[in-house]
Amino acid sequence: MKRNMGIVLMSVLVFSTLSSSNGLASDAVLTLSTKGEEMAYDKKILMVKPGQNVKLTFKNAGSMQHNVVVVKPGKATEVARASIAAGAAKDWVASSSPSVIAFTKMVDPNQSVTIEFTAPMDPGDYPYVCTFPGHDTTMRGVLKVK
Ligand code: CU1
Repeated sequence: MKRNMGIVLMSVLVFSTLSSSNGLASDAVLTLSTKGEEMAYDKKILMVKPGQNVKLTFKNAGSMQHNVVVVKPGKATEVARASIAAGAAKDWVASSSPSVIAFTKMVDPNQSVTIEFTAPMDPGDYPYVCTFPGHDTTMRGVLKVK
């Protein structure tokens, strides 16, 4: 397992080097975790460039289910409410909302997931929030596009 991680990391590094030597923007490789058992993320701010390809790995280090939903500026509360309305059958995500930019599935304790998406072209502060019912008030951060 450790050895595979090393190979993956090395591939990412080689790819980044190749990309930048070609003059292409390299991927933003981001990691996010829960703050242990707390209903909070370990990072309040993540940075990407406009239009950058983003690879986000989210690790759930807690004992409840959590997700990461990236939304348009100012839309965290609205999307959290819509996600509760969407219900368990929709994995607690209002995935069809036009305010949702990217989202992970609900991640079980001690599991992790990686998603890939394109950062918005418009610079700004894009909130990320956990939409499991009751978590959105404390489980938030900001993806800064600039
Ligand atoms: Cu959560």
